[in-house]
Amino acid sequence: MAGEPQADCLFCKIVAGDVPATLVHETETTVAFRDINPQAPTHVLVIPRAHYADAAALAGADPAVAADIVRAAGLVAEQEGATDSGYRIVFNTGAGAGQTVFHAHAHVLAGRGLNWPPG
Ligand code: D5M
Repeated sequence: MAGEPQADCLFCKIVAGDVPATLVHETETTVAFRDINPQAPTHVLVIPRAHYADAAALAGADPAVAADIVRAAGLVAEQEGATDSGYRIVFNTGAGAGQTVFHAHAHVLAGRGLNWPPG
């Protein structure tokens, strides 16, 4: 069923506490933790507790939780001291765009110059 935990999903395992992660923020609907392969001094992933394959699927099924992700990303950026310097929220969507984990997640990147366009 949509949103239900998937046994083979790494991020569902992090939500369940079955795989360790460095949590930096939690709400009723979201979990944020440090990326294992950071691409910037601040690199945090914000994910919904519920399982959806990508951000668009999440927004289609539960737009309030999609908004929670963006709100949590902003709070993480604030917590990391990145509000004034700026930060980037990235949703890689589809393997062709670099998505490797098919549980919706926002990357929050900050703490270095962020070029445009991204690679
Ligand atoms: O982003 C998936 C991201 O997930 C990628 O930047 C690495 C990160 N990752 C993978 N395994 C872990 C664990 N165990 N903890 C923390 N971060 C992890 P994508 O947009 O799908 O490429």
